[in-house]
Amino acid sequence: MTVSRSDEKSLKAGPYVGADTGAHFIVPSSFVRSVKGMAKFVYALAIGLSVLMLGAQSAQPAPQQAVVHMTNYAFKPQTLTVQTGQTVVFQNDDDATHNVTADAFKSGDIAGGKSWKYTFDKAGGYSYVCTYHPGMSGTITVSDASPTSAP
Ligand SMILES: [Cu+2]
Repeated sequence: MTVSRSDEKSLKAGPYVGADTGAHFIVPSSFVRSVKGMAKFVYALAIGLSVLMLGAQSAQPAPQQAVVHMTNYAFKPQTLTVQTGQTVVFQNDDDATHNVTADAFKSGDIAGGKSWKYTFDKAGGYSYVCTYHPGMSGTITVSDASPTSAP
């Protein structure tokens, strides 16, 4: 019968058709090229973004130096908040010699017109005094600097 023969043909033709479609999937090299091109584009984009992010990081202001003045036998400002890694300059504007003394740091003598600086690496509260002049005291609060790597 013709019907059964055509059935046989279609069964035999099956694998060839499959191979043909398989070949058609492989052939378009333009598609492969476009995928490679896309990969290059994504790569370039990633480099561009990282350069932008580096630029943004370097554009961030460097930790500023805070200044505490010793003026008229007092620390000004008396209370100050800085971030970890920040340096505080203690500037003696008086003629008298002062010092900055805390549990964590000791400046030693700071003659009139001179200054001394200290970098605060640990977060916390720091109460300090001038041991020469009772009542001459101040507090510095050091807060954790926000992580720069996080978005
Ligand atoms: Cu003093």
